[in-house]
Formats: sequence, C-alpha cells, structure tokens
Amino acid sequence: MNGPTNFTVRHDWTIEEIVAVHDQPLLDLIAQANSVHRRFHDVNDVQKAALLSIKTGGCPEDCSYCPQSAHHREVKLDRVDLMETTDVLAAAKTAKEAGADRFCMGAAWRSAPEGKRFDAVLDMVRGVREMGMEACVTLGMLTDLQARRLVDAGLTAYNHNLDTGPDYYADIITTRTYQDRLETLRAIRRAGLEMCCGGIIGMGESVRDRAAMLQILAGFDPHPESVPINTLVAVEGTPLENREMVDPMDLVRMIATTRILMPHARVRLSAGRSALTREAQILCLVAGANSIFYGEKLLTTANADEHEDDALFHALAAREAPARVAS
Ligand code: SAM
Ligand code: DTB
Ligand code: SF4
Repeated sequence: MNGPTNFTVRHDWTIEEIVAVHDQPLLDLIAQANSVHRRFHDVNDVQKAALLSIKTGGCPEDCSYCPQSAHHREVKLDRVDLMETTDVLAAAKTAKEAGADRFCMGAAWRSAPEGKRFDAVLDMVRGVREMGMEACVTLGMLTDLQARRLVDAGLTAYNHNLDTGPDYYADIITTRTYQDRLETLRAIRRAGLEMCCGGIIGMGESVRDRAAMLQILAGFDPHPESVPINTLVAVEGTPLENREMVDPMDLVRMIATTRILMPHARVRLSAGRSALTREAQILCLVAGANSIFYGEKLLTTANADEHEDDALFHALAAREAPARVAS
C-alpha cells in the first residue's frame, strides 16, 4: 500500500526528536503509530517468520546477551555444527505447512565462512525459495562477494542487528565495533539485498540509547525493510542473566516509535514474546508491529507455543457472522 503524498518519510531525525516521540503520553503515541501503520500497510497482514539455528554455539564473539558465545562457559547449551541441508529443508517444509511466510536461518559465526560451508548455506537458501517462502539468513559479518552470491541464490533479506545505540555498544560487546556492524550493513545494501536490522531492549540501556539506535536505522535511505525489536531473553550463565524483564509498555513504546520513524518497514515483535500476554502482544500489533517470529523455538530459547499463537490469531481474525434464524 502506498503512503499519502503529504507524508514525508524522514532520514534526518535528531535523538531529541525521537525521545520526544517515544516519551509522549502512551495513548497519543499508540494513536500516532497506529495511524502511520494504517496509512502504509494492511494492518491485518501480520507476517509469520519461522526461525532455525543452522549452526549453534561456540561463537568467538562475546555478546553479553547471547547464550551462543563461547565466552559464557556457564551456559548450558549443546554445540551443533552446521546442519545438513536436507535437515534444514525438512524444517523449512514443516514451517511452510504450519503457515510461515518467511524462513530465517541463524548461525553462531563471527563472519560468514568461505568454502563448502558457505556453498551449503547457498543450497539452503535456494531450497527455501523453491518452497515459495521468503528466505533470510544471519551469518555474522559478510563480504561484498558473499553478499552477491547470496543474491544469486535468491536470498530475500540479510539480518544483522545493531543491537543497541553506539554509546552503549561497548558495554555489551567488546570483540567487534559498531563500525564493523555498519560496514556489513553497507555490503548488504550494495548487493541489493533487503536489510533486516534492529536491536534488543532490556539490557540496561537508556531511552536515549534506544533512540540513538533508531536514529541510525532511520538514517539509512531507504530505511531497513524489516526491523526486529527483541526484548532480552535473560539466559542463565550469560552476563545479563539477572536482568529483569522490561515492562511490556516499554516494548510498546519502542515498537510505536520504530513504526513512526520507519513507516514502510516490517516491524517484527521478536524475542521475548513468550513472556507477553496475548493482550500485550495485540497492543504491540496496534502500535505498529506487523511481523512475529512463529514456531516453538527462536534460535536456542523457547518462543510462544503453538496453542498461544492459535489463540492470538483466533483473537485477531474476523468473527464469523452468526447464522440467521428463520422467522
Ligand atoms: N552471529 C550472528 C550475529 O550476531 O550477527 C547471527 C546470529 S545472532 C544470535 C542474531 C541476533 O539475535 C543478535 O544480533 C541479537 O540481536 C539476537 N539475540 C541473541 N541472543 C539474544 C537474547 N538472549 N535475547 C534477545 N535477542 C538475542
Ligand atoms: C533477531 O533479531 N532475533 C532473532 C533473529 N534475529 C536471528 C534471534 C533471537 C534469539 C533469541 C535467543 C535465542 O533463542 O538464542
Ligand atoms: Fe555470536 Fe551472534 Fe551470539 Fe554474538 S549474537 S555471540 S556474534 S551468535
């Protein structure tokens, strides 16, 4: 759906402006975000993105939130090397049959590998596309050549998150820089791939840090095609294990602000959904989210289960008209 002619999609937001949008009275914020959402999208179109970890654990990076980092030795997690392509495609088929629109494959690598392992990922992408689903991968840092090869295999989008604002980044990750992240995002764009890029709330960052991340995302022209908003899943054994779950209304504010800044994007209600009530999830959709991770597992942690999602989609669906009683 096209936006109205008098609506300016901006790339020059200041952090102060973003904080002002974010901090306005909640009901004004939700109303503004919902109005932008309705102008640019069919609000009943909620994308279901399935997620599979194709290579699990043993990652050399030290991301404090992540159970897959080899630095966090206390985490209970079985490492699994790159899955066989046939197993990945069997999982994709199951996801397709369950109603997924997009299949996202994540790997615990610092950078996408070269050689046979990269060729195998290309086969996975081709297989998912042949099933008629969108395909997304997240493999860490990427070169221009690798990005072009993913395009040739039919990849729809590449996920690479900024995670937080630049000033808070070094508190969370020390083994790579914000600039490294931005360089991969530029490679994704140079190759013509859709960019899936967002972050995590609930790691101890301030509203200003969240706004600073959104400012950088909204500075991309065009904006990222999809923006996952994760809430921290505090996993035992990670440095952030004791962080409290964010107030769901903080998530609603973050989603609404993302929607207002990036009207065309798919805003994805991502990790942390299993801790939300059905009603809080619906509030996120009212505030502009139009995609969810669908399926019982995220990468290594539990997602909302099938019954909870059935209840969610049942609540969203139109009511069938009551049968007329003949008079
Ligand atoms: N290794 C690649 C990378 O970091 O780019 C791809 C996989 S990594 C697991 C993908 C994203 O998952 C991270 O950027 C982060 O935003 C998210 N993530 C990881 N652990 C999380 C957690 N415990 N809670 C919320 N989001 C998390
Ligand atoms: C994203 O933004 N969130 C997904 C996906 N992109 C790859 C990952 C969430 C991971 C949550 C923790 C886990 O299950 O390991
Ligand atoms: Fe590795 Fe990605 Fe986890 Fe960081 S977020 S430790 S790069 S798998």
